[in-house]
Amino acid sequence: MASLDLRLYVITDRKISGGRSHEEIAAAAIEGGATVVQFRDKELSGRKQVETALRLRDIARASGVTFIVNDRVDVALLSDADGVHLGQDDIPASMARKIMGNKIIGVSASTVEEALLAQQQGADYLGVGPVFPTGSKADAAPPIGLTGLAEIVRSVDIPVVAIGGISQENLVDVLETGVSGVAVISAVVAASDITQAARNLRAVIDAHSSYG
Ligand code: TZP
Ligand code: MG
Repeated sequence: MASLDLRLYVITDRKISGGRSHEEIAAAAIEGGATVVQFRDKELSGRKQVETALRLRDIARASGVTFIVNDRVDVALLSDADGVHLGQDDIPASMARKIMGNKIIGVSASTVEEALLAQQQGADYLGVGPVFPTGSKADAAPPIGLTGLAEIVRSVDIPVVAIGGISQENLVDVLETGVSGVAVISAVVAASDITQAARNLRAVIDAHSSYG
């Protein structure tokens, strides 16, 4: 597995992008300093997912940015993505590992128990949240807050990316918990200027002492 820079993890979401495509979102976010792009589209057919993922992989690879596919191990492998991100209802990390080789496997966790299990099962990083209320995931678990986030960060050895309702306003508080990065949808994808929104978040992340 290549070294994993999780500082600014941008998840593509066409539904709140004002008509911009996954490719446009990814390119603009990368220009603004995204270190990871995750392709997330729960409505596209498998075929369209692979086609889109192949294009996104090229866009990310050209800039040395890590490319992750949400949910679908098959789409991740067929597009030669850097990895996959699995939720609690997706294939367990331990089983995904059998076919993912040394590619990156991320797992969503909302509790210490889920986090420890994912770590034990070989996850490379955790997406932990929702930290704050979010409008971007219909079936999101209740927010765990900064306290819940900090507790999980303390409990595991693998890197944690915080997710859910993260914005320029609460970013410093989130970084103070010791996370390796933040994952965002609306703070970047819903912005009129995606590149500038990503750049603003990166500026705060880079100025934060842990990353100095
Ligand atoms: N998983 C937990 S919260 C969330 C996902 C995919 C949505 C995050 O979106 P936003 O707009 O950054 O709150
Ligand atoms: Mg999922």
